[in-house]
Amino acid sequence: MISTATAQWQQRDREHHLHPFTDARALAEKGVNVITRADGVYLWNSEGKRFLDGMAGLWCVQVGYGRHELAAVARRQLEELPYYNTFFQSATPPAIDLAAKLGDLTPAGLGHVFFANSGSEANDTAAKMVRAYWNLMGRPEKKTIISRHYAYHGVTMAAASLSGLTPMHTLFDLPLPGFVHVAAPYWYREGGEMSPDEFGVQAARAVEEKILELGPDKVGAFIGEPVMGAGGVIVPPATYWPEIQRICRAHDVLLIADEVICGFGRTGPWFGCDTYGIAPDMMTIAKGLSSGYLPISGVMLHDRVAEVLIDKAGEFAHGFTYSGHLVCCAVALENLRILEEEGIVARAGAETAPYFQARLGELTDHPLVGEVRGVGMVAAIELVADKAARRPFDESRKVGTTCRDLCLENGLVMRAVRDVMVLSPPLVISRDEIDDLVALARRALDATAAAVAAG
Ligand code: PXG
Repeated sequence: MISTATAQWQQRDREHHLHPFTDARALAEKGVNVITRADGVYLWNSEGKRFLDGMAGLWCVQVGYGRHELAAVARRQLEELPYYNTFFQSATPPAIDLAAKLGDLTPAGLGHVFFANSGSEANDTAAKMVRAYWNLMGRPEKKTIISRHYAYHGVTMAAASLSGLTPMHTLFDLPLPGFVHVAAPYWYREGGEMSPDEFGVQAARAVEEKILELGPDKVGAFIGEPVMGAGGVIVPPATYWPEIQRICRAHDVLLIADEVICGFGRTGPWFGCDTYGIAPDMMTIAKGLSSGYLPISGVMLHDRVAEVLIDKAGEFAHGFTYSGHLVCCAVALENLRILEEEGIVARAGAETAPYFQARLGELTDHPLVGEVRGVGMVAAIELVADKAARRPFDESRKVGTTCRDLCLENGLVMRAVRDVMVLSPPLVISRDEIDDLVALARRALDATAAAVAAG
């Protein structure tokens, strides 16, 4: 029996609340899971049940829950000056300080930032900047943006067009013209008999083939997540990004790194670009920038791109009421201070993430597990019907969803993308908590295997 409070919340939610990426009918039948508090890597729901949050919210709570410093900074800022904008030749100290801090923290050359509120808005802004840049360069034909299947870049009209997941397109008549997709570097599913390194080069060449097919004078940019997240944690072979970099340079195509998930220590170093040696022209950031405590995102621009916009655009007619919202900027600055001064990114990268990957790797022996892959503090466990043949389950069996539900029952939040179980815990997760996570995951995998066997 659930409490009256929970029952009432579930009823009101059913009657009034439309959820993102949710089958409303299925949710109405089941009743929503009402999360009421959190601390460290743990969440509690309205029934007092505890969950280890293997997803850091939605890949974002790098510092873990319950950091009072972040609340204190937000309160102080709200009391001093709750709002002022960055339009019309104004700014506020937190927005200025965060812009400067990001100029220092991000890879060399990315000296300017344009603020927005979500990853989608950042990518939408980047797509518009590509158009603006090539217009200002006198090459108005050079506008098509190449993205990849399995990509997740957000949900606005442009960001969803950049995304490469079919369900995000069909209902909405997307992608818009000017957005095309090529194969992802998904070695486990698409690499066949090739070695990962051979396949990495081949997957990158798909971008070059598309550029040559469309004509280099028609292609303005390529966008990619250094490690693809919501598409199923697709970790590129080591040969992939160097080849992409070469191709973009050779054809004068802007390279956009979507660091919305990878940024701020998720893959070990501060940015996915550091992990893979990528030197992008633009980089989009969100999520871990504020550890999800408040919404904020940005587009980092390489100086050579920024200079064109600064020198040639005149008024840059783009921006959001909350671009550089000072409370969000203040919280982001404090979050970066915590990540840096407490050595959270450094420690996760050097110690806990390798431990996380090693412990998860042990699950490879499980009969349902085809591959465990990951880098830093992000990983995937791909479930298959036949390990030797890498044969997936029939989609209709919804094995991933079964496993996700069994994880929740056991007190672990682990997401399913198709039949790929994905993990992205807070960077502060300890070794003991990793042991807990792996034990809970194995228990859920055993229960999933039993459910599969029972048909
Ligand atoms: N880029 C990447 C790489 C993302 O992962 C976005 C852009 C869009 O960010 P906003 O802030 O507009 O949501 C994302 C977001 C999931 C899930 O279920 C993943 C995201 C968002 C919601 C759910 O894995 N990623």
